[in-house]
Amino acid sequence: MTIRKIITLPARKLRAVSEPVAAIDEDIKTLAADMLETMYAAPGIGLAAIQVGVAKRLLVVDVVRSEEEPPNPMVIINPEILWKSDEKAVYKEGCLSIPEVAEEIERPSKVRVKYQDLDGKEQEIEADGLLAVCLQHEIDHLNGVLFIDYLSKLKKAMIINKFVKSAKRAKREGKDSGDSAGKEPERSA
Ligand code: GNR
Ligand code: NI
Repeated sequence: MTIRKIITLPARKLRAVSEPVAAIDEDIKTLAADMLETMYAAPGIGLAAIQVGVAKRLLVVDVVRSEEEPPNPMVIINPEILWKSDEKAVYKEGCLSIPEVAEEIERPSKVRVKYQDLDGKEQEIEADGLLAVCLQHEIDHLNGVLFIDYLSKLKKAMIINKFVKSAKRAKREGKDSGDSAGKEPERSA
């Protein structure tokens, strides 16, 4: 297994709409294993394939974050939200692709999600609490949506600007700033 590089703002790739996984072959199994290792190493509670640069509808989650409990890695392929509760909940979200930013986001408090597991078997899960937040956050990634999209225009612009500036600074200083180097801010994120 390999820890893969997580891409961060303002990488335009984060806005890609990911393609369905057509067949669960060795490449997909390796990708899933690498994503779990990358997520645990970060550490994070979820990771979408696009965050490691792969535009496929695959994500991993493990919201068990206590030392006492055993890990509960889940690999979720081609997820579809079947139902969202009318009831909403607010959670302070972060994203490994938007480091050092955390903002309160309101979403449906419960969701029902259909997906395929690593054996290609159809599964359904009803989630609440942190798992519901995480699944919605990750499924958004598959559609090129980031949690900052739910903030006010001004707040979102300030966050994007911070990352555009730091990428430009990194470029000036001759550092690797990912696939967004030299791109204009309006074309980023
Ligand atoms: O590790 C993560 N923590 C988190 C906290 C609150 C709401 C969502 C998340 S997901 C995030 C990892 C990530 O960026 N997944 O896409
Ligand atoms: Ni994220």
